[in-house]
Amino acid sequence: MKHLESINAALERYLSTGDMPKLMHEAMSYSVFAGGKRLRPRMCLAAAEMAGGSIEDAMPIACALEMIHTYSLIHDDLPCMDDDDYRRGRLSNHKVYGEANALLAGDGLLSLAFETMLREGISKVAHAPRYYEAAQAVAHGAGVFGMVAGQWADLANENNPDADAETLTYIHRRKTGALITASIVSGAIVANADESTVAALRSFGEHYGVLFQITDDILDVVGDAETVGKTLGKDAEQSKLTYPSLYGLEESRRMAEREAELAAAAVLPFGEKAAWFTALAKAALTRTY
Ligand code: GRG
Repeated sequence: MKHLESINAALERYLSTGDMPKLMHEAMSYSVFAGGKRLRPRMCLAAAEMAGGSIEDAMPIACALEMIHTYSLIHDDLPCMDDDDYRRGRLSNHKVYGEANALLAGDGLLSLAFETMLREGISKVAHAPRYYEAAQAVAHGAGVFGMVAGQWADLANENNPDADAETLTYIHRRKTGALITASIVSGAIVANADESTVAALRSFGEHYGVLFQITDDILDVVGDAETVGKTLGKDAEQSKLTYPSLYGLEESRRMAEREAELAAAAVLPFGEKAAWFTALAKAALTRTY
C-alpha cells in the first residue's frame, strides 16, 4: 500500500522521541501499531503529492492525524463511551492497560500529535510556508468544531426519539467527516496548493467522509466481525441512529454510491493526477473492513 511503510517508520520515530514512562509508551504503541488502515495519513500524503508538494514536509502532519485518530478510538472504546472490548482485531486498549491508563494513552497521543507538528514545523516552514495553516486545519477537524463535537452530539442523541436525518448528518459530518476532510485539506495546504485545489479536495473529503460513514454503518449490520476487527451489531443493540436504521440497507447502499460519484466528480478536473482519490472512493463501496 502506498506510503504505508514510510508512515509506520515515521510513527515509530515520533512515538520514541524523548523520555517517557515505559508502560505509557507501550500502551500508546499498542493501539497505534495494531494494524489500522492508515487512511488519514495516506490521504494527507496523497493530497500533498497531488498538489506538487513534498512527502517529507507533510509527514509530521500525516502522522499527527493518525495519532489523533488512534486516541479517538481508544477513548471511544472506554466503558464511559462505546464500551468496546475489541478494536483493530485485538483487545481494546482499556482491556489490556486498564481504564485510567487507556485514558492517559489517548491524552498522550493527542498531545504528542500537536507537539510533533509544532516541533517539526520549526524546521519545515522554510520550504513549506503554510505548514502551520495546515496544522490548524488538523486542529479544526479534530476538536470542538469537528470530531469532538460530533462525538458529543452522538452521545447526546442516544435514545433520543426526536433525532432525525438532520441530526444524523450533523453527527457524522463532524464525528467521522471532519478529520477525514482535515486530512486531505492539510495535505493540500502544506503543499502550498491554490484555493481552488484546496476547495476541490475539501469537497472530495466531505463526500468521502459521508461515504465512509455509510459503509461503516452498513458493515456494522452485514460485516464479518473478524475481518472488520471489532464487535459488530452494536449500533442496533444501542439503538443508535445510523444510515441503515434510518433509510434501510438498500437505500443506504444507493446513498453511498451517490456520495462516491460526488467525491469523484469533485476531483475530475485534475484528471490522472487525482486517480488515487477516484480509486479510493470506488474502493469504499466494496470495503469489507
Ligand atoms: C472520543 C473525541 C472522541 C471521538 C471518537 C472515531 C470516533 C470518534 C468514534 C469511533 C466510532 C466509529 C465507528 C466511527 C466511524 C468511523 C470511524 C472513525 C471508523 C474507524 O476508522 P478506520 O476504519 O479505522 O479508518 P482504522 O482502524 O483502519 O484506522
